[in-house]
Amino acid sequence: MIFMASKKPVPAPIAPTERPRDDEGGSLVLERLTQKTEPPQMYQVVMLNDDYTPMEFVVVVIQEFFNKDRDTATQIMLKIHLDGKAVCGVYSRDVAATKVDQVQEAARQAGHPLQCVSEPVE
Ligand code: TYC
Repeated sequence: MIFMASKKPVPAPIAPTERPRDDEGGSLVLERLTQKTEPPQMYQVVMLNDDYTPMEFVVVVIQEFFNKDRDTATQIMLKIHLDGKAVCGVYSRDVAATKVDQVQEAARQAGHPLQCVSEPVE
């Protein structure tokens, strides 16, 4: 026996965007919520100038902890020296905090007053 389709195909439902609501007939209409996820807040690690830390030490620190090549690290160091500060990298909050700790520990061990801070990116 051959069965023939007796109805036209129904188009697929469009994804709902509103909250579930009471349809006033005593039953609850459940609808899927469209989820919106914000991107995570990012943090920039800003290195600060001082009058005592040797330029070469700063270049090596930027190369080592911020994964920059020597030319880029030198440019960043000179920007700090001339402008008072510069961004060395942008990371998640935990990674940025770790970078600050690593730089400050390296500076402390070497006896230099080099400082850097982490701040949220606008
Ligand atoms: N101003 C320092 C000097 O003249 C060099 C320096 C650069 C120090 C960058 C800190 O984050 C810094 N020796």
